[in-house]
Amino acid sequence: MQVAGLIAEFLFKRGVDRVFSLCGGHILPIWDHLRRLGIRIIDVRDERAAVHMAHAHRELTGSPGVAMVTAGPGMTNSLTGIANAHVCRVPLLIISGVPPRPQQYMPALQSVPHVDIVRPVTRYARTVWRAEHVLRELDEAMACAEGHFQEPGPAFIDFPTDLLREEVPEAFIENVRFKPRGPLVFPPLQADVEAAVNALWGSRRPLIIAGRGARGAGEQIIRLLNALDCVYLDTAESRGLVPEDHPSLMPAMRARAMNEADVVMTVGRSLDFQLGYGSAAVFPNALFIRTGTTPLQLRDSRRADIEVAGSAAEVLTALCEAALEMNPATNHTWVEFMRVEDRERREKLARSMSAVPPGRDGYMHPYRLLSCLKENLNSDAVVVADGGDLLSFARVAMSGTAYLDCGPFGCLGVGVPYGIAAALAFPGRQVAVVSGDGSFGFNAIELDSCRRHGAKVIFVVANNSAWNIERNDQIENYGARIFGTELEGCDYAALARSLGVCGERVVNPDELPDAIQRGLENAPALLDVMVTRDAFSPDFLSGLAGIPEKQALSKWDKLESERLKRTND
Ligand SMILES: Cc1ncc(C[n+]2csc(CCOP(=O)(O)OP(=O)(O)O)c2C)c(N)n1
Ligand SMILES: [Mg+2]
Repeated sequence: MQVAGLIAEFLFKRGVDRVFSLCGGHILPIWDHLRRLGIRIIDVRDERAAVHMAHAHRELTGSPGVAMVTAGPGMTNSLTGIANAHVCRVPLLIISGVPPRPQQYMPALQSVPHVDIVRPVTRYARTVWRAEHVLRELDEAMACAEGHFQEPGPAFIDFPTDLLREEVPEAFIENVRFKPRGPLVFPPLQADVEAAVNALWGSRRPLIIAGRGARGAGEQIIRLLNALDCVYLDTAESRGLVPEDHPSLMPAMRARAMNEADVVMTVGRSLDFQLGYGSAAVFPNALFIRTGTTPLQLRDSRRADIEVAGSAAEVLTALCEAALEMNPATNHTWVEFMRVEDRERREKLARSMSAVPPGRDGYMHPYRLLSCLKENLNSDAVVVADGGDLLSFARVAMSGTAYLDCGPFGCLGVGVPYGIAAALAFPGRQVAVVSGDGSFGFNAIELDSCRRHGAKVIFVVANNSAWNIERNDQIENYGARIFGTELEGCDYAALARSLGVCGERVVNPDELPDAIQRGLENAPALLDVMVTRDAFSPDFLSGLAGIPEKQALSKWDKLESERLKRTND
């Protein structure tokens, strides 16, 4: 067997059924063996899109996300996708090729230092130089990507092309490497569990916040929420662990819950900008319990008062078991008040969205578009959102659906590739991509990949002819000096048609429901929907676009600045 064949064999035995890729001489030996084993190649038009697709595939299906990119510019094109998966902590395997060994350190074609370039945004980055190392390195790369003993994330591995063509002696094929090891389980220490139980069951206003590290422990979280009758918040990385209608889930009470909670427990969650870095200005009344398996989940931003190291399911079960005989001190009146207020806010928002008036330019409000789209989708539809203002509107309007978006890397351009991967993963489900016009442009050419691979996606471009969240920033904070933020005169429907995808422009909101139905029936299809620029999104209003000094949102920034001033005085 050749090394290239062994790599394909490894992927096959690890359950990889598709590889997202763009061809190139340095990787064609592997490509050919993938075909031989029946592993599907989803060939795309830019390597960045290949990595985004592998990312969405992994996030939506839980099965391996693998992208393969050629040497040099193929690898550098993939860098944004790799960095995005690094920030989102998504396990991916990125395979590449390097010039043949006899040309090492010579000015070879497509030669750049891959491993040096990707090292800071990967969990593993190595070149394999010898046939006897191939399986061992692939095994280690996968373990690093999956986050065994560290955060999950992308692993990057590359091979000199001459090595790919080399025969592997039988003795080098260590069969045990084909088998994955199961996820690691860390039972917590009893003393830590007792300390956490005493704090949680003694709390009047308990708040639980879950993150990526809590995935797979939905049942155990729900058991804890029911036992405590507390408030629960999630963010995109843990969405869906607790169902929308669970009495503890109160997304509309986020800021208030953070402000009033007296005990906060994070489960597998980094205290990132979305949680005000856990600052005492944002959580002024809280004792902090942090649980998780990595330094990021246990130690970043704010030191916990009580730390319970362990995997989510084990920790949560241990907490509930230890508290079996205890009654929580929860102030049920507070929780009930929060619950009622949350439901009222959410219902009011849902009612108001479909009736928001058009802007001064006469075009519909993005909420009008999004609420109409939501009404026309099945409950199991996958929704992908991409954009500036549009992303912020979508996060609010599209709650309750299987959902992916630009995430904490703020990575514009993910919408088209994420949507294609979703539709290829779930051919029986509706997949809708809602994108700002600016964001759509990055990977618009992938409409070609979409059609070639028969991915049934409806792309909805919210066209305000601008990078509008930035344009709004210029209006508010830069004396209305608008320049370099407008995108006039693009016909995205015509662009879609030129690539063999149905495309139509919608201006009148009354025509939207029929256009959406047509788009769903004829998918892949694109609707170029004119929306008003005259709309400020929640993210814009909360100051996210303005990039405050210390905290991500201007309200939190002000609180943090005041707190630091008091501390210094
Ligand atoms: C790759 C990348 N480039 C630039 C930015 C900065 N940025 C954030 S939002 C935004 C505007 C997005 O415009 P559009 O997709 O049309 O959405 P709109 O705000 O108009 O709804 C820009 C340029 C970014 N986050 N990512
Ligand atoms: Mg726009």
